[in-house]
This record gives sequence, structure tokens and C-alpha cells, in this order.
Amino acid sequence: MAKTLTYKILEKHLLDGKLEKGQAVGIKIDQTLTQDATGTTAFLLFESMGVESVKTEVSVSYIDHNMSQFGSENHNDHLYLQTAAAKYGVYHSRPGNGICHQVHLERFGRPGATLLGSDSHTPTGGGIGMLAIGAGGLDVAVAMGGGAFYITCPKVIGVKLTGKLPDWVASKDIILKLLSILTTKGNVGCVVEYFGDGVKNLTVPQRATVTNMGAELGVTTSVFPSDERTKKFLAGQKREKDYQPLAADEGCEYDRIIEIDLSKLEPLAACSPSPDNIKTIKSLEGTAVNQVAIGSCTNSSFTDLMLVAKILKGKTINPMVEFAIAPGSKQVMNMLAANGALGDIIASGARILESGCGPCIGQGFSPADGTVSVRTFNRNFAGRTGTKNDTVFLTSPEVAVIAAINGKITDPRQAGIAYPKIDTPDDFLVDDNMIERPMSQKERKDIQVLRGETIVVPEAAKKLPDNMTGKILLKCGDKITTDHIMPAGAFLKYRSNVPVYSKYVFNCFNEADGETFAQRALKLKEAGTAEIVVAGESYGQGSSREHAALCPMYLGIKMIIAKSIERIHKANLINFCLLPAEFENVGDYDKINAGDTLEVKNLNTAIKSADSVIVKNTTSGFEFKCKLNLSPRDREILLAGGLLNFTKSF
Ligand code: MIC
Ligand code: SF4
Repeated sequence: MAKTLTYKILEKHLLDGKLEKGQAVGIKIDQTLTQDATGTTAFLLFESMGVESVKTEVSVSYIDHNMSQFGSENHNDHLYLQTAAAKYGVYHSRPGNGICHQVHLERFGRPGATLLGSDSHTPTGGGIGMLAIGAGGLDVAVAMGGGAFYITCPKVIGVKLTGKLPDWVASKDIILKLLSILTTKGNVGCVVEYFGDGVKNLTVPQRATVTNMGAELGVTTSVFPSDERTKKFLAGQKREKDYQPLAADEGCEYDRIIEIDLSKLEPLAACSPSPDNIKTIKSLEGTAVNQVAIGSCTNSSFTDLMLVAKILKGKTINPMVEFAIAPGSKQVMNMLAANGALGDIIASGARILESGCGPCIGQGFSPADGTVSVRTFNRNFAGRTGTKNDTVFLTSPEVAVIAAINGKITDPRQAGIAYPKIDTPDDFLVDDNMIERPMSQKERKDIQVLRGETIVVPEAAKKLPDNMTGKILLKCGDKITTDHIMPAGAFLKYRSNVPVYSKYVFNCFNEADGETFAQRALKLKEAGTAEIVVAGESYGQGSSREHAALCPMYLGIKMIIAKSIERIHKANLINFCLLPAEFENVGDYDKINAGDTLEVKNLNTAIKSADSVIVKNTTSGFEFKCKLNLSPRDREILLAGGLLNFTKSF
């Protein structure tokens, strides 16, 4: 039978279960990726598993998120991660070497492999034909130890690309178009697979922009075929040996087909506060802009920045705009420096930031109150920039750089600037001097893992009580992201210290002078009362940060009842033994209130085998049903008291 590319790769990696849609299957993970903001917990949990050395083909630990280093926390994390990588046979990409996804694409990704990363934008690797999936740090730790990774056997959405992008229309506009069609909701359990004649007209970095921001669709991953373009990219990276051609079989069936004619696309923007709030640039023309940022794992490749440099050459940034550029990797920065493009960028007045996540995760460059920024990033959730009341437009580098010059959003096709044709380089500047390779077993023996005082081993998860009485501590609405649950930005430096980081759970819902969510939660925890959070659709969308489960667990939260819960977050909840439950009748959401007390009887019996539980609201006397959408393995993990206990039980 003709197969999709997704199923061809899955088939080669199947370890447990049957490849039948909707069924849970365990797959072999060839490569893993961790970054510093999720990596410290991942490595602390990996260490507690007692495995001597990673069992994957390649595991890489990147330092790219937390590099502002106000206080000792960040550097403590760096030293821990560097020594832990050395101890356990992991590649270590030092701070300054670049953003994990960009560097992984350049130096490690290979077509046909599976990659599991403790970052939701791991699907960037789909641009090179890998099945690259984002997950919580504990899942990645288990994969580093050689364990299978479990997914729901996906539905495959085929996106047929035809034609060629017109001048000034970028690959970013492909994914923005797709976000306008599929939105950020309702795509859990799907993989997006690209095919069609238009594919050959896109370079690997262009494809990677598309698969990167595919994370915002809430899908398991996105994948492109591997073809002559892939071969050229790998050859340029001096890794042609990693090439293999890959494509779906002729005549394979997709669960849904969406056609996008590249030649008919136009410049688009995602408007605040959601990546699926798409408008045409034409309709936004004239909007005054105060800040522009180019970079992030979505749009910081060499070709992206060459285009920006060519447009900037000889021009000065508008006086009303602050403009920052963060090249995606040392390779990109070095190549721009070597060919003089960096000089053109600097001369224009752009501020050069180091190669890392930077403003994308609110590490500096927060805009002024009430102002507008244009960013080439992938997320524009409220508050993510570090400013609560700003407006963010997510666009292509083309649109962003012209906004920086003009001080307002301008349709690049009408800007009176000649479109700069950028040739993809035949050779990239390859120098892996900032990547430390794994050492021999003998050398590793003497390595001391450095665990600074701000690094605290997370508390172990506990089994759920059989009869649970709990209070609804918070009732929130739709599309609550992990940024709402566990803010990053200025609080990112507390990632390795759960008791401290937990103080900021649901920080955005706290009143300036009232009792915080964390304070209220800790009081109930001390009194021995379980706590419950109620939410609307797509709870937990966005990042893979398991702190959005780990910190609520620390505060005593035991159950989340939502209209729907996103994939990675749901897995993280289960891994830390918080029960994810979904309203059977979404209308029941309106019948319960914050402060109500809920009661669930015989919870563990239900977790063992039932598809739903009855929840009694003892405050109002109202009873309702919650679905337990759990695989047999999810059930076992919950009954064992979380993934770590479950893994140790073997
Ligand atoms: C993000 O883009 O939100 C992050 C920061 O990269 C997260 C990971 C994290 O919270 O550390 C992600 O995308 O998973
Ligand atoms: Fe870093 Fe932003 Fe990419 Fe997340 S989305 S990995 S914060 S650059």
C-alpha cells in the first residue's frame, strides 16, 4: 500500500504497538536535543534514572535561551549542563554557538531520522526530512536513556504546494497562510506533510521556517521530503554522507489535503495575541512601528539575514524605531562578517544581539508600553515580550526590515526597493569549535558534575488520592498558553529551582497587591486539600516547558479540567501525575465556578480502565462527567505516580 512519508519514517522506528491511527505507539528516537531552559530539569531527571551514558545516536545539549546572566543562576546552569554533557556522552553546544534548532539543522539533522527535543520548535528539523518532535524534558531524558517515545499514531494532513513564491513573498507567508486555515486549535494528533511541485522551489532554511512555526498549529510535527535541495544543503554543510532521498509514495492517501499555490500568496502578518490571527500586510499598511526584531529559530538563517543586509545597505533605521538583529548561529554571524554584510547591518544603526533566543523569550528588548513591534518570531502571546500591553506583528524578514526603515508597516511590493536576489551558498562556513564532542568512557570517569547552589533537584511526583476533594483555585478561558501558566522572560532564570519558580505560576492572573495564586495554593497544600484548575479550549498550547506541570504539582494542584488540552502539555501533566480531564459536555464549563469544591470518588479505579469520571460539585450539588482521554500507557504512568516512578519500576 502506498504510504505517506510520515508513516514510512514511523514504520522504520516502531518499537511498540501497531501503526493504526489513534493508537499509542512507541518509537525509537535516534537523536535528542535539549536547551538550557528545559535542559537542567531534563538532565537532573536523567541523572535520577541512574543511566551511565546516553544511548542515542546523537544527543546535543544547547545553551541558547538563558544568556542574560543577571545574577549567578544562568552561569550555574551552564556549568551544570556542560559537565553533565561531558559525564553522560552528550554533545555540548556552548553559549554563543547559536539557537538549538538552527544549529541542529546545520550540523546534526539528517533525513529519515527521529529527533526528540525538549523544545516545542524541534519540528524545525522537518525542513531537512526528519521526524522531529517536541516534548517535555522528562520524555527526552527517557529517550536519552534509550527508552521509546510514545505518540498517538497520527492523522496526516497533506499540504500540496504548487508554483513559486513571488518576489517579496517569503516562506513565512506559507505557514502564516496555513495558520489562517488550520488555526492553533483542534489539530492535536496530526502531522503536516508537505508535497507537490512547489516543494522543489523552497530551500532547506525556507522549509525549516515553515516546519518551525508549524508548532503553532498544535500538531505533532511537520515534515518535508528530502530531495536535491536537501542534498545541496547537506553538501554545503560538508555532510553529504547524511543525505538520503525521501518522499511519500505515489498515490498515498492523506486524511485531508490542503492546496497552497505559492505564486498566489501575498505578504501576511500574525497579529496579537495569537499566531493564527492573520491579516494581509496590505490591510495593515501605515501602522506606526516603534520596534523591530529579526531573529529567532523561525527566521535567522544566512539567507534571511543576507536579504536583510542587502536591503539595509546604505540606509539608516527610522528614528522612531529601535531595531535589533540576532543571527541564528555562529555560522550565520561568521558568514555575514566574512562577506561584509554584517558591516552593512551595523552601519544602518541596527543593534546586533548575540546568537540566541534573546527577545523571542523576553530576554531583553521589551517594547515600551502600548507600542507596536514587528518581529520575525513565531509567538506573539500577550506578555511574551516582557511588556503586558504591547502589540506584536509576526512577519517575514522582508516585511520587518522595511518597517524598520520606514517606521511603519509597508507592503514590500510597493516600497520602491529592488528585490534583492540572494543565492543560496554552495558552501557554508563550517567550524564546530564551539561544539564539545562526547568523551571516551575512560575520560568521563573523572568528570565532576557541577551543581551550583541555585540548582535544586525537583520534588518527586506523588500518586493521586483515590477519593479526591479539591477546590477550584482558578477558572480561566480558552487558549491558555504555557506562557500564561509559567512565565519565561525575567523569571526564566529560576527554571532550575522549582520552589522559587513556582511563586510565579499563573502570575499574569495575579492582582498587583492581592494574594498570589501560589500563596493561595500553598495554603491549601498545607491544609491537605487538592487543588483544581478549570480551563477552556486548547489549554497548555505553546511551549514544551514541563515547568507548567512541575511547578503546579509543587503547589499541590492535582487535576486540570478543560474543554481540551494540547498534546505536549497533556503529556507533561501525566508525567508529573496531574490528572488531565476534559468536559464531556463543554457546556458544563459554565456551570462551575472558581472557589467551588469538587469531589471525585474511586479515582484510581477510573484511571485504570474507565473513559470518564463523575465529578460532584459539592458547593452547588451539580454533577458532571469528565472524559479521560488516556492511552493504556498513560493510565499506567498515572497509577505509578508519574513517568519517573513508572520508568524506575522496570
Ligand atoms: C518557547 O519558544 O516558548 C521556548 C522558550 O523555546 C519553549 C521552551 C521553554 O519554555 O524553555 C518551547 O518552545 O518549548
Ligand atoms: Fe528560542 Fe524563540 Fe525559538 Fe523558543 S521560539 S527556541 S525562545 S528562538
